[in-house]
Amino acid sequence: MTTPPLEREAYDPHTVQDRWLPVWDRLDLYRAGRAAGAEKKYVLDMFPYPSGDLHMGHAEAWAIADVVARYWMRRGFDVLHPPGWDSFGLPAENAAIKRGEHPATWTYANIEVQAESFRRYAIAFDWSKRLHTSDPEYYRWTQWLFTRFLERGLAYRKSSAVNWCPQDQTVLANEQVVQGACERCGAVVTKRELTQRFFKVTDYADRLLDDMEQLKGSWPDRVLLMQKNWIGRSVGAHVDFVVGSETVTVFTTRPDTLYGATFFVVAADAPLALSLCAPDRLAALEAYREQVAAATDIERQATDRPKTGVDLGARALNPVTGEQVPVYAADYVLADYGTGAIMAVPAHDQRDLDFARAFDLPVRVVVDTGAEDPAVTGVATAGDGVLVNSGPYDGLRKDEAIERIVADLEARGAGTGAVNYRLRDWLLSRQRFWGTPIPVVHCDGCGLVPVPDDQLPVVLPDLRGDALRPAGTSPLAGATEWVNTTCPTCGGAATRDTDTMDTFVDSAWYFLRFCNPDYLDGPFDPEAVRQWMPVDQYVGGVEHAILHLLYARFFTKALHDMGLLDVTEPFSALMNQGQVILNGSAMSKTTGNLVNLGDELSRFGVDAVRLTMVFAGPPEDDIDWADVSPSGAVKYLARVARLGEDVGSLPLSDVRDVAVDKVVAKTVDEVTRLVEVHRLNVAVARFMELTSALRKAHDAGAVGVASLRDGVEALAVMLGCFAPYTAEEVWSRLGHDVDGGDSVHASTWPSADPLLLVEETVTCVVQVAGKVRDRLEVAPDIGEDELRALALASDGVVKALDGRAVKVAIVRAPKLVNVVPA
Ligand code: ANZ
Ligand code: ZN
Repeated sequence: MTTPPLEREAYDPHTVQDRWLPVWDRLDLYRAGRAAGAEKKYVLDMFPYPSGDLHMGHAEAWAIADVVARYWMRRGFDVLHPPGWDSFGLPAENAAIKRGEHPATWTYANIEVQAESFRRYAIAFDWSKRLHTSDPEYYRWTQWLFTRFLERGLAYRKSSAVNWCPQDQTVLANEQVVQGACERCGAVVTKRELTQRFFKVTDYADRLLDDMEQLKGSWPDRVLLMQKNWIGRSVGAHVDFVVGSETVTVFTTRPDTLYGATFFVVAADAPLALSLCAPDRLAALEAYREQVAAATDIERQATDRPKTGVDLGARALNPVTGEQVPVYAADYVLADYGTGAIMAVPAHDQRDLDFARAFDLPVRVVVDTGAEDPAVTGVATAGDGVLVNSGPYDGLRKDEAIERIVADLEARGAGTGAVNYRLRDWLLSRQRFWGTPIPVVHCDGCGLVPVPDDQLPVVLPDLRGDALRPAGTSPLAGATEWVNTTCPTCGGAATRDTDTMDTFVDSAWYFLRFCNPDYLDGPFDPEAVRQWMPVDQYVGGVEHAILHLLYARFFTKALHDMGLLDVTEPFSALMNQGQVILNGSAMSKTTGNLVNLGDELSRFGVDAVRLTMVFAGPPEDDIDWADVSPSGAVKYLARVARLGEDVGSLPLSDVRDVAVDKVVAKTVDEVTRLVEVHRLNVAVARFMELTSALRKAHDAGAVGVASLRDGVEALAVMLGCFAPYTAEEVWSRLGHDVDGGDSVHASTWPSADPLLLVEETVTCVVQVAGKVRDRLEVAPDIGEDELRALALASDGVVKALDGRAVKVAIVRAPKLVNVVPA
């Protein structure tokens, strides 16, 4: 796509950028601790993966977070806003295989490119806090943390059927499987039985759920809902059925429907199906299991799929009714949820009803909801109602019935109240190279030995090119010299674990390291963490609503329990920015539907792109780059620069213009409130209005020069959070010595004089000993105390008193104050 060069105005964004960037570098403006002693604010964007140069999505996310960070700096807070990279991961490895290099080469080259882009994009980073998760100085501590989790049983090994991506040749976490396909490459995911490592996230299910209360209102509702659904707490009961000689427990959320259980189903792919099966049904079951195994998860999860299954020729004894019901194996019951077996209540569960109709099984209503008979309508009734056909429980309401039946089951030892979670433990091991090596040694004599702290980090060996090609085992297994080691315990021959960690482990704690990334005595500096945590504003895409945020919350809680952290939640507030799209659809290299950030920056300049990003709409909304006007932003910024030039060259004077003062105060007041609630697009609209008002006042003859200067100055400070280069230009045109350190980015956010915000004012006469000494413009509803204070501080009163004490000040708000000297 070729675009005509932009017509250069007297204001050239590139000249302005080149002028100020080196000055800022020298002034080192954004170091955390600059406002030591002031209240702290920690602003964080979800750190980037170094996949190439920054793209439009980055430009949006960082434009937003940077407004927040700079705003807090201007408000006098001590702000931590650190840069870093999530620099382990598959793309580096794939690139390395293609180019015959080490993954570090590609990774660190990209990091340098992105770092330089961030610098030019004028993100107010404290560069002294920079970190990369693939540095041995960082992953040393990821390994250290892993061994702490091991010690506490929060990391463990088990053999399990895991999601396997045949394309990437690696295991995937449940979270990385999207509708049966690999989240990364889209290949259909298969299952494999492998010994893998897990973090025991499930131990924290309740707290992860309950603590979301604290986040309500400051995290997006939909993120909280997604986390809640992902954790998926279901309250119900375990009920024991007897099948032949075996007791088979089911999980149900509806123990009140026990009298309506007309059949029993086990997951076809669970071992239980085989053990319950009558000998003469085995052949049929085997055939069915093959059919199930061949189906993809996508097919199995489709709800409109006809129900299939096999009668196992067995009977299950209902512990409450004493009834014997037929047992089926079917694929709509999942092997890894609950107990992998259910009591089927077709009248009140749609899946069971579909199955009952396919297999001609009885449908018995046991909760009268007032709806029509499910056997006739084909629609199960799930609602509240009164129990029927339920023996001694008839007439009870659903909730009472659940309570009574669970109590009776417990009394008879046939069941208990139970809570079930959808959440699974976090599978953290990966059979890939470019990740944090798992710091464990396998010794024939001693078993699995964690690498002691003083032998960390276990540094990755130097493998490159074809040696990294995946072959079902980790490429690390091929590094014989690296693999063969000595046992830290007995000193005998031993081998290293060849798996690496999921990169989500690296990002589950990076916000802690940022507080002092140079710390040598632990993963994070306890004092620095006490000072900066929790993150006050986290900004990132909604694609991380579940995984990363859940893992970071889990790590925070686990580290809290180890006594290493005070906080229990890492991120006090979260904002999900929208996406930058083009002509209604997502940008993608493959379809060519792409806007290149570098091109936009060369054409329009940094400030115009930043301003466009926040002016396009509320931060949460998607931005269609086809609908916005960066050239409009350039024009606006040129207007601001010209205003700065014109007002800056007026002769200095004290003359004020109340009308101008009022417009400025009103804008300051509104913008302050708008930025606080992240309505950044509306704030920009206010800047534009203010700019026009100041221009008009200037062109009308510039009476109140002092007011005009103050107005342009206030505009520069506020706009500086959005368009840092132009604001600095204006600031310097007003006479500030930026080179000498008087940068707009070291200035203070303007405050709005409340008196100027009042639409109508009343003149208050101030007397001293009965003589008029001053007149004040005050709000008609001003309070007595406030008016007294104003009067006593007024120039006329101070002069008249001439040091004498005040006996009494008689206040008749809002029109009169009479000060009586002692
Ligand atoms: C009897 C019943 C009657 C049920 C009724 C529901 C309604 P949630 O809320 O998702 O936890 N179930 C249990 N384990 C299952 C598995 N492994 N695969 C498929 N379904 C399973 O769902 C719990 C309900 O889902 C359980 O309660 C069980 O069906 C079914 F009127 O038991 B219910
Ligand atoms: Zn040993």
